[in-house]
Parts: sequence; structure tokens; C-alpha cells
Amino acid sequence: MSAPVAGRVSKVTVTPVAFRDPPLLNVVGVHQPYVLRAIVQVHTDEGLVGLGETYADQAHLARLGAVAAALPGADVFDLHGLRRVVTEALGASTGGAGASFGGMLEVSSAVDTVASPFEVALLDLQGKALGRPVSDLLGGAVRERVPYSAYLFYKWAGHPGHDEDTWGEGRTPEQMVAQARRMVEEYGFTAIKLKGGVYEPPHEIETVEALAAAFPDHRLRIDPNGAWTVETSIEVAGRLSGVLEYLEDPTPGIEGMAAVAQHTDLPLATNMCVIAFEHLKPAVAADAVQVVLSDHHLWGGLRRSALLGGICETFGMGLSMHSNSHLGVSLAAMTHLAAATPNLTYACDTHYPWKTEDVVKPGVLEFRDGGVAVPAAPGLGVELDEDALAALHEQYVACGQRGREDTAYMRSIVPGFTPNTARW
Ligand code: GKR
Ligand code: MG
Repeated sequence: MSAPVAGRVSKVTVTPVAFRDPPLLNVVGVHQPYVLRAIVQVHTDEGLVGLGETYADQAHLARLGAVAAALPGADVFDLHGLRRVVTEALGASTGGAGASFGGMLEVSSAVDTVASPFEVALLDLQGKALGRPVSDLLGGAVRERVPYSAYLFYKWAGHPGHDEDTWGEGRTPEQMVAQARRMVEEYGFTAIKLKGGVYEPPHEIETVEALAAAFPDHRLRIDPNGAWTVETSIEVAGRLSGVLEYLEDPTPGIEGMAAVAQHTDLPLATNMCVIAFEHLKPAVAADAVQVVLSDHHLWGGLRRSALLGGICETFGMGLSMHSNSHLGVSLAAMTHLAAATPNLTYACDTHYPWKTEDVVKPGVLEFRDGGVAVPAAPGLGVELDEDALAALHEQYVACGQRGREDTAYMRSIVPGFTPNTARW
């Protein structure tokens, strides 16, 4: 029997796509009518294709393009080599400066965010060459099914000037309970996360309490993305301490989170003040967070996210998983990673139920009992639907959006809006 061969990278394409998104509200504004994502395809001279997915803001696309041009010739098993290629390509193209996504996430180096989709694509190729799922390349799945949480958003009934979407308005506690009920009935979720930072804290507390009353056996979280002061955060933590499994980013910054942590037993979680390896030391020293939300798009790919898992274990911190609006390639990567990370014991976030379009063929990533079964086919285990990719690329060209601009979009509807960061 001949040994499996992945070959060398022969060609890389980066295709920006746009998919429809409801008007979901958050601390910095509201989701635009379309989410932009980039689909990376890495071809090899052995005829294999590996997939990755990432953000698609203009500056990020330029950086992806620089790496795509530099990658041909690379060995698909040389992941350290990939980082070198990315570092050099960014140095040459952009000076390797930081990156910002959606007004909420700022990273000091773009290397991790740019390397991520290529690393996922190379792991997809390795798995395809070896005939093994990506979770096997990450140490093996410790769970067959990855639990996800219902991700609730306050929302408008529809984008202004468009028809209402099927979710309707999400503003009152009753409407949010109805939103949760639909998510739980359709997907079987056993954990529920409320995106807060939209209304004054008493309203959001009332929503959480209504959810707790309606779903007494579900695990609950709220994430106001740093909308509260330290004092308010301490007060809310006191009110919700027996109700939540964790409180996510109540207030901005490591210092602020540490100040809150001193006054509550409720675990504090973050995907805002610890979003790169350099943030771990100060966060641990200050005992600022008890749960870190990993995200392979931000942390440099699947293997570096696994490394983050090891660091969290070392320092006794819990591990969960963050999500931004995404498609099936990302969901597959998230599922393999979560399956192969033993201490990722919280249900992962996903925006998946909010989308109505995808680039992967249906049938593999089904939610059942709140979880997604780890794809068993080689690599990521998902297949690109070329027609859907072309259609969503056409939609990208036509929609006119070229970046995530939640605040600007909100201001086009509510003039004078300013982000709610540390407002209350
Ligand atoms: O999709 O509006 C959103 C979320 O607020 C997202 O951008 C956050 O990054 O979901 C994320 C979070 O947990 O903070
Ligand atoms: Mg968060």
C-alpha cells in the first residue's frame, strides 16, 4: 500500500462572500444586513483542496491576499513554515500592524488572525491525505458531539426598509423567552447566552430572570461586552450570582475585570480582555478572569487554540468558545477543536442559527440535543458547494458592504448613537 501524499501547495484562492444577517443588537450598534466572510481554498499538486474561513474586512483581505501569493510551494505538513510565511508576507505588505474587527476586538498583531484560516486549510489537507478527521490531528476527539449554546440577541423585527425576519422583535423579557424557546425547540440547546449591553442593566437583569424562570434546568450566561462600570458589574453579579454559570465581560479591561472579580464568586469570562497570548500573564497575575473564551480565528488557528487550552488548565482557568457570525467551514473547525480539547467543558457559542445561507453542502453539521456530531470524514469533513460559494460571492459584490460597521450602520438609523461601552 502506498503512503498517503498531501503534496505541496500549488494554488490558493481567497473568496469574499456575504450572507444575510438579522438586525442583532450589541454594545457597539447593530448587525448590518450582510455578514462578510472570506473562504480560503488551498490546492495541492496532488489534487487535494483544503478549506478555511475567516473575517473579510478590506485590510484583512489584503493581508490574506499577500499570504495566498506567498504560500505556493509550501509543504502542507509544515505549520511552523506557514507562520514564517505569514510573518514575512505581513512584514512586507503591512508592517505586521494590528487589526480591528467590528469595533469590539483589537489585536496587536495580525499574524494570528491571518495565519488561522490557512492553518485550518492545511490541517484539512493533512486529514484528507491521511484519511483522518482533523480532531484526530489535534489529539483525538474526547467527545463525539460538541455542545453549543443558544445565542440570544435583542433585535429589531427587521432591517429598516426590509420585511420582518422570522424571529420578529426581541426587546421585552417575554420576547426573549420566546426567542430562547424557538432556539431550544429547534436545536435542543441546554445552555443559553444573552448578548447584553443594549439596554439599561435592570432590563437585562429582568430578561435573565425571565429566562431562568422559563428554563430552570438550562445553564445561563449574559455578555454585555463591557457596557457596565465596575460598580454596576459588582451589583449585577450580586443579583445574578445563583442564576448564571458565568458572567462574560461585564466591564472593559483586565484591571476592571479584576476589580469585579474581587467582589463576586461568579466566574468571570472573557473574549475581550484576553484575546492574545500576551494578555494571559497580566490576567492570571490579577486573577481577572476565571474562564477564557477561545476562538481559533483570533488565536492563530486550531493548534494554538489547543495550546491556549493547556495554559488555561495550567492556571486553573475554565475554557469556553467564542463565536462571531460564521458559516459551515468555521463551524466544522470549531467542532473538531472543541471535540479534541478535554478541558473545553462549557457549551460553545455559535451564531449559526441566525444564518439562512451557507457555502458547505448540507447534511454534516446538524444540531441535535444542542450539539453537533464531530464530522467523521477525513479533514474537516465538510464539502464546499461551489454554486453556493459563487452565489454568496455575487452577493458580496452586489451588497456594497466592505467591512463590519455595526456603529456606522446604527448611526445611519439612530443618528448620534454612541457605543454603550462602560455606559452604565
Ligand atoms: O455578533 O454582535 C455580535 C457579538 O457581540 C460578537 O461580535 C461578539 O464578538 O459574540 C461575541 C462576544 O461574545 O462578545
Ligand atoms: Mg463575549
